[in-house]
Amino acid sequence: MQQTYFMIKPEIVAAGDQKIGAILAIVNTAGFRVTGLHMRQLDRALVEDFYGEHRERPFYGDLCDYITGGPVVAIRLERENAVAALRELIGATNPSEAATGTIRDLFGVSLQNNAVHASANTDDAARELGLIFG
Ligand code: FUP
Repeated sequence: MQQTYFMIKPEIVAAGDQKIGAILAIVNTAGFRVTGLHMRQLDRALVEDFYGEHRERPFYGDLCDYITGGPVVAIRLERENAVAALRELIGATNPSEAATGTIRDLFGVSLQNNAVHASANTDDAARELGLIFG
């Protein structure tokens, strides 16, 4: 069994409709078990650390503004091969390039507002779960 970090981003939470439930149903159907979940607004320092690999990129400031702009749903997921399987389920970073039926294809609206985050590799999963779940 492997653990990974999954996050439903602010624009989905702010929509206040059935999208959170629909996204959780997709991950449950794909065999993931939720082992931790909470909704909270992340503080700036935490998000700057979380996305620290992008610190020098031009979109970094906007990305941190966006992620801290409202509550997210932070989720710890468990499954065999969880990290790679979840990346496949969410699709490419840019929703316009995400495979049909992936979460970012179904719920993403732009490169920045791409609905969800999933850890890119097992090192990131351990780091991100540590940051968010302690
Ligand atoms: P991903 O691992 O798929 O979430 O993608 P990255 O780590 O490359 O990027 C992290 C987040 O930065 C993406 F979810 C969206 C945002 N981003 C931009 O806003 N502009 C870009 O040019 C690239 C990424």
